[in-house]
Amino acid sequence: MNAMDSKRLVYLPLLTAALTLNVTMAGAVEPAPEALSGPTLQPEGLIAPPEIAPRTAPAATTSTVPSLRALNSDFNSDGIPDIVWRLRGNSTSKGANVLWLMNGTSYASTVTLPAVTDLNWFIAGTGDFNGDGNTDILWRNNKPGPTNTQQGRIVVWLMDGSTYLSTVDLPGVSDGDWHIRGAGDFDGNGSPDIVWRNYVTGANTLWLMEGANLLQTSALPSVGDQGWNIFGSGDGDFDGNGSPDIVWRNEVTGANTIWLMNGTTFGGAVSLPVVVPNAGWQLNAFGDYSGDGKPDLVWRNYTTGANTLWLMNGTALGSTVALPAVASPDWKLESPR
Ligand SMILES: [Ca+2]
Ligand SMILES: [Ca+2]
Ligand SMILES: [Ca+2]
Ligand SMILES: [Ca+2]
Repeated sequence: MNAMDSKRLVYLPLLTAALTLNVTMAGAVEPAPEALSGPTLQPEGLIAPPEIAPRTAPAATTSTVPSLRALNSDFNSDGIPDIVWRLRGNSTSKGANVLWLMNGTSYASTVTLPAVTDLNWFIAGTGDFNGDGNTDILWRNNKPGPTNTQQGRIVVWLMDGSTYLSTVDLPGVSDGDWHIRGAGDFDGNGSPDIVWRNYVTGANTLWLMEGANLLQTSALPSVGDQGWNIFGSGDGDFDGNGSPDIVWRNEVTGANTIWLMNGTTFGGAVSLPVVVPNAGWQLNAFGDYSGDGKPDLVWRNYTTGANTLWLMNGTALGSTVALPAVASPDWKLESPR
């Protein structure tokens, strides 16, 4: 870790009250599924992948033999994905990062991660990048401007459980139109691959990774409608074919869609129930909380503070479970995705 890293990884003297995220049980405020409607998300062709900037730091040694790959976002290795939160906004605790350890579909406890007070850094995904059986955290710095000397940098926090070990640089992407929207192992080599979406051109692409090393890019079909955004991949294999799938939400129409993938290739789209956007619900993450091997969807309502799970039966909604509410919209639900 260099000196600049040290500055960013300030452990804030966070108030206990802030770290409990105002946990209160939400009432009956689940996102209500509505009838299937809205546009079917269809691929529109291919656009060139993002230009890769020179590596800004030497890569750390990474395992090339996947052996103990951690479940995406399962920091305490109990088989249940945990939920990563990052505090934005302007409070004195801004930059705090915490985990909710989950016990199945129930909140269990909160664990503090190192803070990153520079809010130009975004949590971009989670996954086991060095193959040590511990989930790691993918970060991207994306705030274009002359004063941001870190713009475009991409790093992984290598973790030991919920303990930060070290930072590894990936190749940077300075073009701020490109956003990392999740990580999942699409090519099946054991390393999480990175899902990109260009918010301006509508292009989508995968970075196929081996640890922290970019092996190659693999273009996905583009989606020009800027209402559509990707909300992750991770361990989200909804149809059980072994390939992570890609979850989309249209923040204008409220439509939700899963792209079923065959490895790195688009295999078809399945519509989920619509959740109207003006109700404040945002699709944030997914992982298997019910323990049936099928990924469930994590929703957060940035208006009411409610959080909820959609327990999925493959690509069909089974039931909903309320999670504790988090009142402040500055707390962003970042992972698993
Ligand atoms: Ca866990
Ligand atoms: Ca790891
Ligand atoms: Ca991979
Ligand atoms: Ca799949």
